[in-house]
Amino acid sequence: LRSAEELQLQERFDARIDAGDFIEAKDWMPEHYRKTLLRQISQHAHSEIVGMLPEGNWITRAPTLKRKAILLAKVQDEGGHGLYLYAAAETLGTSRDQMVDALHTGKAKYSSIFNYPTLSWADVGVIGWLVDGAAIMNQVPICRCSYAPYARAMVRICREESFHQRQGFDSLLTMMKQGTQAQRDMVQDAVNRWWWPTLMMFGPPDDQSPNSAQSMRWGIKRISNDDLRQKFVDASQEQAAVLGVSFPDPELRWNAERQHYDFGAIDWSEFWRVVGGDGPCNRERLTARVKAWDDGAWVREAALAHAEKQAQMPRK
Ligand code: FAQ
Repeated sequence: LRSAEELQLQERFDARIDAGDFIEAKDWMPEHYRKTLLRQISQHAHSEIVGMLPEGNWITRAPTLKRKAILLAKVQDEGGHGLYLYAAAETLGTSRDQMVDALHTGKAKYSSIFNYPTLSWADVGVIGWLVDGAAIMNQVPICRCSYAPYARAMVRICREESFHQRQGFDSLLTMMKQGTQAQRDMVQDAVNRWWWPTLMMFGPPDDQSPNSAQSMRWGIKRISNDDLRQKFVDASQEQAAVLGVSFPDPELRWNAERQHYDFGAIDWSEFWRVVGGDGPCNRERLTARVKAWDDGAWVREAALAHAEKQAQMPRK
């Protein structure tokens, strides 16, 4: 049984959510709201950090100095996004060490998309165009999330994601319009491999999404998984026409009645397999993160030793 005081706090919280108010870290919140946010924000942070790996694979092999500088900046931005998001999640009372430990021991999820390999340079462009495009579609509504520290972090992240999306599209446009037939084929091959996994990024269909109803009620999610996926398909089809590539879906066509593109069935068994740890690169990604953490142990030790020494110094 809950105390009268707790019920009153709950009522006040619900009224604030209904009025569209933002909740700050110091405000009272129901335990389930705190846990849901912690789950989503930490998964999002892990996605940014693991998401550095597929493209990071191409930094040493970028075709020109300009493309290398752009890619370096993009991958560094992703590291920055992970850090803002861990900081936002820490305001909910869990330490970054605990979150990182959950990632490294395989307990925490991160986006399914980063478990696919980057086989050619065109994959880097396609990740920018489609994966960052999907990320923006999903993340712009989170700038209005009811939890203010998350919403604030998302504003800057979305601005940087727009640059990421543009650089990917620009790189593909160069290959499609000025490249050789082999380069155009490479772009089409990358699009074929990334299209379906990108559609899976938005999460399971609404009627199979256990968290959606409550997250929508709390204003954590503003637009449903399926509605975002549809918006993304509609926007991508027009951009594909500009590039001169096609998507690997014979059922993709304009539906004048719905005023949207229809598209084929998504293989949800593949999605759940990848989320469950058995995608093409899941093991490789986790191994790389754990190795990076272990290799950085000396930096953490040196920083701690330095801090201890500083603390022992007489104050000036
Ligand atoms: N992968 O009930 P729902 C980026 C899980 S963008 C893995 O619908 P929810 C930028 C879900 O966690 C990518 N797992 O869940 C970048 C839940 O499991 P749980 C990151 C997924 O939370 C670009 C279960 O399925 N973006 O990093 C996925 O209401 C390029 C049931 O699902 C974000 O995280 C998936 N795709 O909705 C970086 C955005 N989908 O936790 C580098 C913020 C679902 O109960 C390079 N997150 N699951 O055990 C969100 O908007 C939401 O969390 C959703 C899922 C929409 C992802």
